Amino acid sequence: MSTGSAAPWIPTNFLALPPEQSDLASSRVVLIPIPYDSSTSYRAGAREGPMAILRASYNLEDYDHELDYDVSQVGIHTTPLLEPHMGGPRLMVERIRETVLALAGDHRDEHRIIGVLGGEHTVSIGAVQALASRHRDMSVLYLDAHGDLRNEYMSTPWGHASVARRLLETCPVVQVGVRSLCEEEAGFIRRGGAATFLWDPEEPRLPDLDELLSRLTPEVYVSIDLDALDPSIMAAVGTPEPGGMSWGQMTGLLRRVAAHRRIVGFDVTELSPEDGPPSCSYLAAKLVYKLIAFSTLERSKAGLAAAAAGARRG
Ligand SMILES: [Mn+2]
Repeated sequence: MSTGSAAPWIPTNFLALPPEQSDLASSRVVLIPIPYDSSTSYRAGAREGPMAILRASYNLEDYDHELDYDVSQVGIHTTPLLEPHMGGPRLMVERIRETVLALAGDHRDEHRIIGVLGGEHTVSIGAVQALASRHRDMSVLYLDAHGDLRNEYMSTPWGHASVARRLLETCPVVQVGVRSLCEEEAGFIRRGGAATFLWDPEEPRLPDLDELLSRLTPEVYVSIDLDALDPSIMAAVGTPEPGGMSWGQMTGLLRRVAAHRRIVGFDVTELSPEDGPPSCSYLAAKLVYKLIAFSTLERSKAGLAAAAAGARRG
C-alpha cells in the first residue's frame, strides 16, 4: 500500500500489522471478515462482529508470553469484508465456499491457514466445505452452547440452527460445550448421529482428552460459537446460555488439541458487540490470536508450552 505520505497511518487489519507482515503473498494466515447475520432468529447484531474484532485487535500485543511466540512473524493477511448475499443463506454459503477455495491456495508448498471472522455461525458451512476438499482427512471441533443439529429451521436447511447438521454431511464433527438442545437434536445425538460431549453446567468440566482425540482426525478445523463461553465473560451473543466454559477451559482445550492435531482453519462466530461490554470484543480478538498461534506454532512447541504451564501450576 502506498499512501504517498509519511503520516502515522494505523493499518486496518488484524493486529494493525505493517504491509510486510500482512501482504497476501507473504502471509501464512488469511482472515476473512464476514458481516453476515441474515438467518439469525432471536437477535441480529453479529454483522457488527468482524469490525469489532479487528478494532479490538489493534490493542493486542503481537507477542504472547504464555506461548513465548509472536504470531505476526508468520504473516497475517486480512481481506476486506465479504459482502452478504441477499439471495438467501444457501447462496451465501456458496459465496463463502468459493472465496475460501480461492484464498486457501498453496503457500510455500503448504496450504494457507484460513480464519473466518463471523458473523452468524452459518459462515462455517462454506468454509468447511472448501477446506475439506483440500484436506482429505479433516474433522471439525465444534464449540457451541447449542447443538445446531436441526435438519432445517424456519424453512431453510442452511440457517444457524442447522450448521452442525450440514457440516456432518461433509466431514466428522465433534461437539463440546453443548447445553441446550431441542427434542429432535437430543434424539439425533442418542442415535449416534453426532459425537457430542454434552456440557454439564453444574460441573463444568472438559471432556477427557484421549476420548476427545479419538474422535478427531489428524487435521482439524475449529469452529467456535462464542456462546460456548459462559455469559459472565461473553454476554455479547444473540443467544446466551448460562453455565458455560471459562476462558481458561476454552484456550486450554484448544492448546491441548493443537499439541496433538494439525489445525488447518478456524472460525470465531456470533459476536454481537452491542449486546455486551467492550471486553467481549477484546476477548474475541484474543481468541482469534490464540487460534492463529495454535495453528501455526510447531506442535512440539505447543506441547512444550503445555508442559511449562503444567509445571507452573504444579
Ligand atoms: Mn450457539
